Amino acid sequence: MWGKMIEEVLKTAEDIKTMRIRGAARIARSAADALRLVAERSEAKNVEEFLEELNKAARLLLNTRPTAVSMPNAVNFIVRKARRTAASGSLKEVREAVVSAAREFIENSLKALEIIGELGAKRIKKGDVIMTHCNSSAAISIILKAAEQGKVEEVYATETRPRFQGRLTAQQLAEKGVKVNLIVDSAARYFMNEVDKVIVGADAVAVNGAVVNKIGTSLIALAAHEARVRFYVAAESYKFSPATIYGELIEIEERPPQEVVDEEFLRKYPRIRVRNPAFDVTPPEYIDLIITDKGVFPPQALFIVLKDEFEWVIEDLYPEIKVVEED
Ligand code: RI2
Repeated sequence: MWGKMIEEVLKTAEDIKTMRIRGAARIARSAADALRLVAERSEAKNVEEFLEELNKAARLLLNTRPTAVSMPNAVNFIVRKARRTAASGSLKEVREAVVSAAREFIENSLKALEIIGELGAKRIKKGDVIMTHCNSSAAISIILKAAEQGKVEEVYATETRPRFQGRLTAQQLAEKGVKVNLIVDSAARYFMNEVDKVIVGADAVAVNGAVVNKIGTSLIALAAHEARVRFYVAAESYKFSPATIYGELIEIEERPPQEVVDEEFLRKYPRIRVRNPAFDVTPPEYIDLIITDKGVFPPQALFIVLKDEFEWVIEDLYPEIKVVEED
């Protein structure tokens, strides 16, 4: 049975790797859903066997894309619930715990998007021109909510080389009647003077409030800073990277050169090394606000608010560090 199940998990993993499934939030929800399937279809004979299957599936998923921390946070949330239940529960109870934890994560993730939309829209003024980069469901949630309230004048969407996710953003906004301009990434500074607010998403947020997001984000943040344009990040609380509390760096994924140039070019110019980092880091100094499902904060304050939420992850990552429970 593991053979059949592993096929499903492998398929999800492959879809994430090749970016058929993409966007930090969607990646996390798909991983959660894959673990739910494992729990529903498992034919493990006992708790140990099941936990082994679950770990195997978790590892497969975690080895797909290294940067978006949403996925390890989702996987940890579910695996931890399973382990906790396994301490005294039956096989049936452990499997049920996985199914309900996965459902809870997915539901909360979708709810978070709505909350971010509501909170973010409050920061948009009537007549605002907004710039966005890549294709972030959280950033789009804010733009659409503000547009619904009649506040968005128009949007500049960067095309987002090399995968052109900005075209998706432009389509999604245009479908909802938002006036949208699709621009090449390098035109961001050219148009910045016409923009009131930049809103982007996040793949990970570090403890100091630095934001890891699609390559090019930090350049746009610099241009916004120079032009004194507000720069907002829309990020669900599960985009926070607990490992950064202990000084871990967030790994920046580098993707194949074939996403940038074709095979013929690579063959013709073997001496040219094509670099293709998928993300960059925007320092907190260039970010005005991070809009989350737990509220809206300046980047430096985010950790203080999310600390309690992540105590369980910290304990798991660093078991030697005991989180003291207050009574
Ligand atoms: P949501 C995407 O990464 C982009 O960097 C986007 O800004 C970020 O995930 C967050 O997207 P990729 O998967 O979670 O396109 O807000 O490499 O949808």
